[in-house]
Amino acid sequence: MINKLLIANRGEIAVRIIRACREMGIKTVAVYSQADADSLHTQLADESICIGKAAATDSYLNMERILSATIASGADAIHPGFGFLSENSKFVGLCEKCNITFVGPSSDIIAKMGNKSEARNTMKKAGIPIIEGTDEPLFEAHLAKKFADDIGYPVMIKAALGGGGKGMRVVYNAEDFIANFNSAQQETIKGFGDNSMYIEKYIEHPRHVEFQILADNYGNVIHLGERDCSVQRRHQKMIEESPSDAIDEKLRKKMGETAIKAAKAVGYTNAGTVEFLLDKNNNFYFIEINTRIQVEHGVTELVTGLDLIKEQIKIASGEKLNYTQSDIKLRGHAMEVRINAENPERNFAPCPGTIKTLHIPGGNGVRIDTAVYTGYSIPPYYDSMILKVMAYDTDREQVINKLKSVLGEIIIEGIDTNLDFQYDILNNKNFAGGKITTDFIKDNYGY
Ligand code: MV4
Repeated sequence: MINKLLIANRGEIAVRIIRACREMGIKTVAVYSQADADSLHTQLADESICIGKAAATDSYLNMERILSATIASGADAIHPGFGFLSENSKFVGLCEKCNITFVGPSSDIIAKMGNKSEARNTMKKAGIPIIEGTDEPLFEAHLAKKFADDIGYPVMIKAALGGGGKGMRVVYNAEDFIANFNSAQQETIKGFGDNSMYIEKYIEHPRHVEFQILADNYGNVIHLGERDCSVQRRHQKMIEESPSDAIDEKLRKKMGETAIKAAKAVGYTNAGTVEFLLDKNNNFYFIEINTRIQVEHGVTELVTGLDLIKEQIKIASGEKLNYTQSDIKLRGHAMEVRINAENPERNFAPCPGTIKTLHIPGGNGVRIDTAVYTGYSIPPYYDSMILKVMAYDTDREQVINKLKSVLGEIIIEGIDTNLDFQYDILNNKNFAGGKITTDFIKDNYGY
């Protein structure tokens, strides 16, 4: 078992991991930037090490500093959380060389899944449904256009190393292709230092449905059902829920088995998320595997009763999964609302500052994950998410009612947040009616 674990992250996810370790009897080491000396994760860990200046490149993205802190503190493992170095295969390779247990898959698997074009190919060979598109990466606009003309418009141009919508373009007709390819490729070079692109047929008004999987080091893979993350604004998820009301037991079984097959095809280990697009006829297509614990993992914890961070740590320690697929029962309905320090009236500009007053509700079936407190100053250097408000109840309607009650009770003074906007979505008739696709925010609010 892991004796001492270093958390290479900050904010609520660092706190979440520290708490899991405390419950498991594992000692914790926090790393923090100069901007995070007063942050909760710095205070809650058994030991804390300052690793540099505020900018993430000088601290939470600095591999050498984090590895030095690990070795200096005698930690035998690193949990990366999400973002930062969590899906950096080079960093994970260095951990492997230094004999540090990385809580996640191997560097090889992370590299393989990080290249979405390669992942697509691997999955196609394994018989996993993918969207019609190109098998090989494309580098040249003119050659790419031949493929697009062949497949037929609309098409989506994507970056092989892409993510978060960067380097992505929808093209509706042949005339617009070249210009869009070139601008997507420029963005890709700037964002990822790489120029490999690929093309897929564009799926209109899809739902984003992802399956949580757990895989141990002995070939056992199970799925923990799905999360519907369709409600997003510009590739930033806003509300996530489990189960998806677009999926019945039969489809869940089919998609879940496909997710397991995808994981087995690459020898996946630890926790992972298999992302699918679901079209209006309930056809589903693999888009990628996320190799990290995700922001929205809590909704899966609420409907399964499992602790995903503990499961990750146990798997990384070499433990076998001590349950099988038939032991997994999805109970009730869970939903998460992300509260960000941002101003919806100013194009969602981040709104760092000091929290003057804070009231965080509780109650039956309510879970709030946060690292902010009264008097805390939110630094401007990192992600603006400050609160994950989760609720659990018997069905979707009850959960929405509960979340409206909880959001209505929250008080955050001193900074702007998207709290009112999120409340409005929970009140939206289309949202309540389950009419949610990845275009929900655009179609209903114009953002
Ligand atoms: C697509 C798509 C439609 N057609 N691919 C966006 C990020 C990346 N993970 C994949 N994405 C999409 N790929 C084809 N062929 C629509 C999206 C998409 C999307 C996907 C999931 C969640 C939110 C999204 C918002 C806009 C577009």
